[in-house]
Amino acid sequence: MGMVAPAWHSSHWGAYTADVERGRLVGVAPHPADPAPSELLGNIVSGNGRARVTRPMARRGWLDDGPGTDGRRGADDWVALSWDEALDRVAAELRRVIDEHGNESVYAGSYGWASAGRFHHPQSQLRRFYGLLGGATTSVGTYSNHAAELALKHVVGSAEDVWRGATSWEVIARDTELLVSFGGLPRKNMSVVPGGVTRHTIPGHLAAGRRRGMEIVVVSPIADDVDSGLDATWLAARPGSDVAVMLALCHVLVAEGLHDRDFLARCCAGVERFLAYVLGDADGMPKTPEWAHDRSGIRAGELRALARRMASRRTMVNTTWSLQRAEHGEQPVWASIALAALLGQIGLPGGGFGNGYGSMADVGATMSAVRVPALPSRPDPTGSTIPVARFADMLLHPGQPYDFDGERRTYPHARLVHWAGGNPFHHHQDLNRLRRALARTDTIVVQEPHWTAMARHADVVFPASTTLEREDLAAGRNDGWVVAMHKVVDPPGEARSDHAILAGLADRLGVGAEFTESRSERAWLADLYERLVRRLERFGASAPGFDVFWREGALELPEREGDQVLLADFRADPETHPLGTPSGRLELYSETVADFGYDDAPGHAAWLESGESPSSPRAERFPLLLIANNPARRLHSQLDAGDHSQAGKVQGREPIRLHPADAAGRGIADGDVVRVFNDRGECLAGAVLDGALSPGIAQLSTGAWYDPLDPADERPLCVHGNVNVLTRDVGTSRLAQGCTGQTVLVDVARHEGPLPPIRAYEAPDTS
Ligand SMILES: Nc1nc2c(c(=O)[nH]1)N[C@H]1C(S)=C(S)[C@@H](COP(=O)(O)OP(=O)(O)OC[C@H]3O[C@@H](n4cnc5c(=O)[nH]c(N)nc54)[C@H](O)[C@@H]3O)O[C@H]1N2
Ligand SMILES: Nc1nc2c(c(=O)[nH]1)N[C@H]1C(S)=C(S)[C@@H](COP(=O)(O)OP(=O)(O)OC[C@H]3O[C@@H](n4cnc5c(=O)[nH]c(N)nc54)[C@H](O)[C@@H]3O)O[C@H]1N2
Ligand SMILES: [Mo]
Repeated sequence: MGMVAPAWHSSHWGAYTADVERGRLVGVAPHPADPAPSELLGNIVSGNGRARVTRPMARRGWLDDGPGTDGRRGADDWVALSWDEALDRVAAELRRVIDEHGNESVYAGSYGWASAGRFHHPQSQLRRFYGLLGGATTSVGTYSNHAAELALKHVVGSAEDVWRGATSWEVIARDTELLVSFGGLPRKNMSVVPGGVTRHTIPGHLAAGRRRGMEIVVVSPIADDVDSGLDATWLAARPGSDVAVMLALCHVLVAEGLHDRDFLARCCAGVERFLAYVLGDADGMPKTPEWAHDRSGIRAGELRALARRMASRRTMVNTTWSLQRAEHGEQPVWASIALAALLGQIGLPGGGFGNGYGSMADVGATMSAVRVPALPSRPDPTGSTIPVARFADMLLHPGQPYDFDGERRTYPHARLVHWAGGNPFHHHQDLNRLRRALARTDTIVVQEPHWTAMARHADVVFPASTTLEREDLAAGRNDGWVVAMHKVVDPPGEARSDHAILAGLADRLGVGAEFTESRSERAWLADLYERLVRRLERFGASAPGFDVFWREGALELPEREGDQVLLADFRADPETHPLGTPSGRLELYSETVADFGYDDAPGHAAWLESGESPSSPRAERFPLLLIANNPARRLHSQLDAGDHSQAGKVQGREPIRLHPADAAGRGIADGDVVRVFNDRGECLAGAVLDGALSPGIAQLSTGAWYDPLDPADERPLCVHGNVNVLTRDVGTSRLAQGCTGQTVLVDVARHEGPLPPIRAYEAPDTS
């Protein structure tokens, strides 16, 4: 028997080869060069085929009654359509909405991770498609780190520079003596990046640093968010208390004269204003370790000792993205930079600050020397955007004003929503509010491989193929590799690629040839690859032709030479290398932000109470502070039906970690099903009792597929454990309007009575 070449493929969590037997995917093996493959590979074989949409589908009420506000969305019957009829109907509806209401009334801000494929990347395809039609309302920012993005823009001049230019893990492993991380450094997060990770190297760097003697301190509400072998010191902090801790560390540095006056004078602006606040000159409240203890629960003596250690060693201050995914999420990012500025080590190897170490694999990865080309997009002439996490707010408040980064804006009236490659029932907060918002649209069009809750709330669902069922190229940000994504299996039923779906619509709207440029999908891939080869040649590197690359499956890209140290040039000579801020310096006080006049985002890093914290009046009714973070056993909601994700469930429900004392007080035993609730919604979850959390703190990660007991209810019980039925849908502040899903006040009770079945992975009945 002849050798069959392995099928190469990739995912956001790693490149792999696929084993196929008689047309079925039977196994996957990590890339041979990967020293620490992700466990999420264990979801692929079992998850790909579940709950698939196999034909174009339309909602009965939309077909019969036409477009318009309809509360039956999510609870209506489905009718299968031919591709021609589905495409004809959606093209006609798009034409109607654009002609009657203008391009801004189509919302194509479609957020979400979709797949690692760069060509079929649905948002790029959508942008290109709408660019040819005269544009649509789109979104800016991400659910990941929008608050950090704006804080970094105003304080350092550019978020991209901080993320892409982060001091590399190699340098940290070699030079950092003390790594203080606000938020954990969980291995699961660092195995993921949009577009994929070929070699997972961060665990190795952390271990190497540790062997050399690097000390790691993690400030976090969860004890086990860092590899146990790293022997990190855990400071158990209440969620949302990071700013108080950072201000207290600043207070100690100044009170004890440990701050670097020379660095502050050379490289920072607004130092006096910030220090006046820290010392309490401005508000009569010195931000001492005792003051911080009341808010964080960390003992004052520990904070004093930590501040002294930080000043005496090469110290890196990190903030993960989790802490900014909360009300006033801009503040911890800003405060961490102020703290690092006082330490005076910004721009030195292994010192200073970073944002997002521990959140994603690309932060601290050595930059590749060339960028991998993406699908060419088209400019959007409407210029109509919203901050991404204000999606439901926009639908509920058309034509009404809102604030964003110094602008007074008006929400467009979005009548048609077009989603591809994301799942708002995974990512958005307060899902019952989202359902009310979706009911108010004229038409919802969704491209999805799976019957996700977003697909179930659509009017028309186009069945999309998954990466395994078509060809693509994968290239992670900063990954340093390009991977061929071979077609491994046939798409189920009539599923088509996102490109083919949009090409069908483009044809009907008279822009088909412009959209496809009359190329096949394979020809697009070859073209993207050839553009990469030309970039490599300009850089003095060579690469094989497309056919050889496609056969071999993966190409390593050259890395940028030299140490990567954030803001090294700026530190050496701030006159020659000023930052992009108005002063050219690190702005510990920002006139720009102060002039916005926002009470929820003042001109310097400040302690502001959140509505979802133990000090809020809500805590009397809902006394547990729940951490709703990114899940360990899958990427968001993707492949939740897969084996690795399912292995973590308790009686089929998403696990909720509870402190044993909180459980005992409520008569809850390990393995019980519990009801988690507040005044926004309720869900079932499976209790896991665990001392890794402090009393009063619970954890229920995102990503269990939304499974309403009775979808026709206004506030249905989710029987599976989707935490976003509980979270609050409010922006971080008027500055960034970012996602605030990370923490929420709830209570839990034992679930009594029969256990409803999980139906989320079953396709709905169709006629
Ligand atoms: N409470 C709370 N909420 C959160 C967070 C939190 O910490 N707490 N985290 C937030 C963060 S950081 C993020 S990034 C978001 C993530 O939110 P999303 O990115 O929306 O979540 P995913 O589950 O990755 O959704 C991707 C969808 O794309 C579909 N898909 C996969 N491949 C294809 C394809 O080829 N074509 C098409 N058309 N579709 C495809 C998948 O089936 C899936 O439904 O969630 C946010 N929400
Ligand atoms: N396996 C897996 N990896 C992922 C993802 C996934 O879905 N699955 N999602 C990816 C995406 S899109 C993103 S944006 C990143 C997200 O990266 P992050 O936002 O950094 O990660 P999270 O897991 O949401 O939160 C990490 C930890 O932060 C801590 N934390 C929570 N609240 C607070 C707080 O108020 N203060 C402090 N000090 N700590 C707090 C908790 O210990 C929590 O477990 O992860 C990426 N990696
Ligand atoms: Mo994210």
